[in-house]
Amino acid sequence: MGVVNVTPDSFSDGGAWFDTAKAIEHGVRLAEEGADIVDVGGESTRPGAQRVSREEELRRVGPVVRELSRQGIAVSVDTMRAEVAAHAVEAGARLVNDVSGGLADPAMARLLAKTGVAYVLMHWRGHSHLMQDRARYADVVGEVHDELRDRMAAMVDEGVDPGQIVLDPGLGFSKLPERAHNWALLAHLDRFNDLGRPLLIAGSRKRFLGRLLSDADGNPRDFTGCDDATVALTTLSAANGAWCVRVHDVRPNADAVRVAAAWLSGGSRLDEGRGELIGRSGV
Ligand code: PMM
Repeated sequence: MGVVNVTPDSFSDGGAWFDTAKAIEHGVRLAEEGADIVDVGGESTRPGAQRVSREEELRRVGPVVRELSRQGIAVSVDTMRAEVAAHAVEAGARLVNDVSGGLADPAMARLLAKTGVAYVLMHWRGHSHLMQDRARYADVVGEVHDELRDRMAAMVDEGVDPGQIVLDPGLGFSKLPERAHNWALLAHLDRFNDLGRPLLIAGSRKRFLGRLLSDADGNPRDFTGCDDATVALTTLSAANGAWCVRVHDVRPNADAVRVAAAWLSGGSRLDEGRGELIGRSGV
């Protein structure tokens, strides 16, 4: 999954794709570089970010989703708002990527039940300005697991088919780099197997990588210096069963996924890097 942030303030690409034409061009390039899905988002979720209005979010993502879909690219829309998701699905999006796991907008489950669209349900404990204060865990892996299980059950109660759902532990969201929450989750991806759903891992350029790569004075590495570490994370995630990785720099990560698939299959799946189909729209 390649990322197109149609925002002026995303921490990981500094607003480079805020312009509609540039965002479309970038999405096409990511697909050419090997992304199976292009994730289009109009609202920054970096720690401390303020929300944008629904109208502004729609203005940012609508034309990009429509044009990339028209070109036959599988598009996901990165939104917490059911109304934005509905417009995006109408414009051709085949997956809704909701970092709030349905908690930010109670109408999300109804939309998913109605459309059958594939859905990324991420572990979330609150909006950006609150989330790091809520990163308190006795057992981060167990608590993230149980909260994802409960969110999935709540969605299924509202008519969502479990087959639509992809789970995401939400690296960096209410997870503190200084407490190693992210690494604990990555070391125990197998603990999520019993939930019976594919996993999406999105660690690309995140602060816990910058912290790992700190210099001798303890200064974290800037996000632009974290792309090689992201490829390592992708390789290990794919080798440990992730269905999808969400990344900014697609080509080397797509290569890494193919290496992992070839390695795991002992060479019998040399052309594959793809998981099974998800949702009625078939991502
Ligand atoms: N992280 C960001 C945005 N969208 N979606 C999912 N499913 N999982 C994530 O961890 C996630 C996401 C924030 O990162 P960005 O600003 O680099 O896009």
